[in-house]
Amino acid sequence: MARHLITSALPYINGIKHLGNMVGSMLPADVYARYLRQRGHEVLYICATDEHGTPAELAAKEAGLPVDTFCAQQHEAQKAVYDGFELSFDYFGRSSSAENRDITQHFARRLKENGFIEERAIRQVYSLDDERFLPDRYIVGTCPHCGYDKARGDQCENCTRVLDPTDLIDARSAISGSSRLEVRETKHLFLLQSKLQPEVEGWLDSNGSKEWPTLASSIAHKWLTEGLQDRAITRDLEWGVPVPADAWPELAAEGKVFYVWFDAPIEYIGATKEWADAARGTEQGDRDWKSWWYEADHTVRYTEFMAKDNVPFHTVMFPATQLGTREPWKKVDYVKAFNWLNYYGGKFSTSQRRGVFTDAALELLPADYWRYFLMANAPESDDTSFTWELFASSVNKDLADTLGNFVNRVLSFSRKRFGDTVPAGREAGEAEAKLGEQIAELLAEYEEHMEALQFRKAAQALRALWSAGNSYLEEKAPWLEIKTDQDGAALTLRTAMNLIHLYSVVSEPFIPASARAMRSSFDLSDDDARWVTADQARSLDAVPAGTPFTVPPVLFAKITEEDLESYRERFGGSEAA
Ligand code: B3M
Ligand code: ZN
Repeated sequence: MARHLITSALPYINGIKHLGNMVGSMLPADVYARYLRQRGHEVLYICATDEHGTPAELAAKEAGLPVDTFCAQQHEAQKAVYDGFELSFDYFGRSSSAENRDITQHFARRLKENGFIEERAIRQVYSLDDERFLPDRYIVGTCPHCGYDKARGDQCENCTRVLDPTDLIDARSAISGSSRLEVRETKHLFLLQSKLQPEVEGWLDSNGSKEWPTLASSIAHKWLTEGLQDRAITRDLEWGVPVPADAWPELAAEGKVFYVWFDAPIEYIGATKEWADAARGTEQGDRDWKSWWYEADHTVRYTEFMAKDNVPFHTVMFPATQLGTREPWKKVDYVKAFNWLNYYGGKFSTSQRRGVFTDAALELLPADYWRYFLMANAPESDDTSFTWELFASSVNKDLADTLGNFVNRVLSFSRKRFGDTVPAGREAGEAEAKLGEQIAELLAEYEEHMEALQFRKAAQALRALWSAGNSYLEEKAPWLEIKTDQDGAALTLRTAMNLIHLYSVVSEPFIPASARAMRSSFDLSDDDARWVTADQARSLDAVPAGTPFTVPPVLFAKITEEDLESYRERFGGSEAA
């Protein structure tokens, strides 16, 4: 039994996420957290909304809301979707919390004391009418390359070229539209990453990063090979963690806040403190947030989940920040990184609303359909594509035919022939011994892939477990057996029912709601099994003869051609745009 800290990249606040975001961070983290809990480990799974930065301010402006109101609403909206997906966060926090503010400011003070933060003067665009410095994205104008007249100071959306605000023709403020802009000198804080580079390298070489997926370790090493640059970690925004006045009175007076990527990873810690603070004075009692993060000798194993674009921040910049405090903050042990899930070969896009969004997905079908499909097709070693055809075939074959049909067929047939308790029949024979061996082997394979965070392979092993039940049933054919050998048929059905119970336990990480439905078919007096041992898998006798059972409603409905047609139409599925 170990202590496992798990975090998934913090979803940005500016809107409901799409299925690509889900499969690249939160969902696999949830599957892993559930698995470890079932195996008896102590698990803390932390996530939060990432709320600061220009995109949040701009989205709030567009929605016509004060940014704090906007973030509070969006946080609730995202949380409702994640509840719908049954993500089993121990806590889902907010990076705008007081906890994160305090810890972020603490980090900054320590980094300053240790000589890793420096004030530097830079030249930046100032808006006379808005009376403020404008971040690059707050400046709009005409693109010098393609003539697009709403290009932003950091990039032209039309031709995708990266820009500098001073490149723009007829530059104006995105806030007021005013073109009374000038370049002024202003001070910002810089994190001296170049000084921390050797330590980050040393840490990466000694922390088992060689075991990480190549995707994660190669990106980390590429950044280090190119050399770490000192980086501005403050911005001129209203919405963010303020620079602490005790450490930098002048910058604080100017209203500078920390850059969103500085405070966002610290929110993993902040949200853990939110988790503890939320319990104070309730029956949950005292939660020791610090023991998860701050110890001279760490006893925690920390696993992070994220998509590949977030890897540099987590494997290089955040560790550099932690190391620079000279305090024993827990650093990541294992980075599980994901490639992209595409939509018909093109990108899922939040800004263009291309693809399937998580709220719409849940309106269509229950969470388990998506959970299973996404994990079975997770973009682990390569980008993968979502297509409605692939989704339908995965749901129909694996969930409806292989698992759902087995469950309903076995239970309804048994009830019809033997009534509503598990039939006794004769002692297990050779076929059952063979089946038990096979199940124990497949279960070991499934566990091995789960331990290695190989989710596609784990899903394959799970599917193989479901298939083994079908093969056994086909081989024994209880619907024929019953004509000549009642006891034989009863044995077959009892064994199959035990498989259903086993499936309900081991499928839970992937399909929690269906697992509950399967499990509650059996009226077992003390059914507290959290997992299945190899011996239990061999003997298949957790559900004894005489146990009352009910037949659950069809577990998975098949997706029809008609459904497919309507999904394609509604979501615009086919060729990439
Ligand atoms: N919010 C992901 C993104 O918006 C970013 C992750 C932060 S994790 C500390 O792309
Ligand atoms: Zn352009």
